[in-house]
Amino acid sequence: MTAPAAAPPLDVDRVRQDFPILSERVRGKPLVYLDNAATSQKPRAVIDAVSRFYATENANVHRGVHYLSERATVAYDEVRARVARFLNAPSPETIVFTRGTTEAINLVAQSWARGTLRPGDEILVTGMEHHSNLVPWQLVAAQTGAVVRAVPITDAGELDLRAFDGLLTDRTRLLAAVHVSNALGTINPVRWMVSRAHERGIVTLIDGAQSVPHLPVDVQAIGCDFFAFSGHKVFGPTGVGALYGRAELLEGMPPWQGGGDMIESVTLEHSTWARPPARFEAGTPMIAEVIGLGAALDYVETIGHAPIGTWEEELLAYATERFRGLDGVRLVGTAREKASVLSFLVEGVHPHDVGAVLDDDGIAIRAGHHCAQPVMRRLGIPATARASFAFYNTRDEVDALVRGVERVRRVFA
Ligand code: 7TS
Repeated sequence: MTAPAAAPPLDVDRVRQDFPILSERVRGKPLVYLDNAATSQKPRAVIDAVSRFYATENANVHRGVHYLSERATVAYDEVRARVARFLNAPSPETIVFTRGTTEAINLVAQSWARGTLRPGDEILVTGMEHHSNLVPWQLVAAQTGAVVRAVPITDAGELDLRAFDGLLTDRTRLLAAVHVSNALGTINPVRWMVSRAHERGIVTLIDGAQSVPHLPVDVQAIGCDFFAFSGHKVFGPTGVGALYGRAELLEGMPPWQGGGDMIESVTLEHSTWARPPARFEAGTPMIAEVIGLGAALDYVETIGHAPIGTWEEELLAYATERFRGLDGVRLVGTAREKASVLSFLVEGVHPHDVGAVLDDDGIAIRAGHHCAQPVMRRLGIPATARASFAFYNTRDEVDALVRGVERVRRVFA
């Protein structure tokens, strides 16, 4: 076998030109944007697609017989096929548009789990979930009498896979696991986990909010039943995301919201439902945002997953090495497989103060529990400072971050 050809290197300076906001100055300094796990910046292609839609195509979808409505409907449905290709889903009908990852997971909780789970059934999550992949399961557990259990994590921030095996029991009905942790950056072995769960007939959901922006995702290779992600973290607009669901499961699920566009027929007494995905898209959808999402996925694929992955790995390795050399700084989350997240603590300084000093330098990071309080509790810390990278970040920006952290040490000495 011949080795795969090396990916052409990413021209970071050139791709930065595609993102207008990256040339902004904040507090008189060049913006150093390292909060990509919270939301990523938007390339001109996405901004233009949204504004072009409003300027030339705007109409409601799946309703009008007029020219614009037909055009908007075609554009909207094309993005469904676009998302399916991006995730290697088997068909556009397996893609439901949602407001984002959170709504996608709540959809599965309320439509699939609520009618399926019985008292004593178990939902298995991990100890590193974002609250979005934990609280919806707690809500549905309270509604059904099911129980939420969690795979423990190690001090390095990896899943304890031996414990995982032991937690898959005859009572487990659902595995809901995060692909890449937003607080630690850990990449979980989801393909293996899904196959272990499927051996026992357990339904699986993967939270891909933090994987889709960094890794190529193939839902058929992962083998999961559901996969959720948010557009705004993958360089698209806010207010849009998608749920992939295996066709047989979606077909059997009831609607979770009622309204326009999700019905087959309605009388005053009774309604019947449209087939998926329309069944799960009640009301006027986020049309312009969907169009923007399509432009974002096109953009990512034009840059290419391979050069993105190579550059981001290099950047994370560089940042990790520089941080290891800093006195009084501790990295939180040192898994062997990581993507684009550097969580850290500065001795004697609250992460919020770290964030505030860096902000004075024009450096945007996030400080807090990152909506992953169980991770913080497990590691015995209240919060972390977190730098999270995208492919448009540079070594110079890492150097600026390091200088900023050195200044934090001096300010609080
Ligand atoms: N799952 C993970 C792993 C996430 O990181 C996030 C958001 C969500 C779900 C929820 O996504 P939403 O688009 O529906 O809100 N994570 C973060 C973060 O790390 N900082 O701000 C939001």
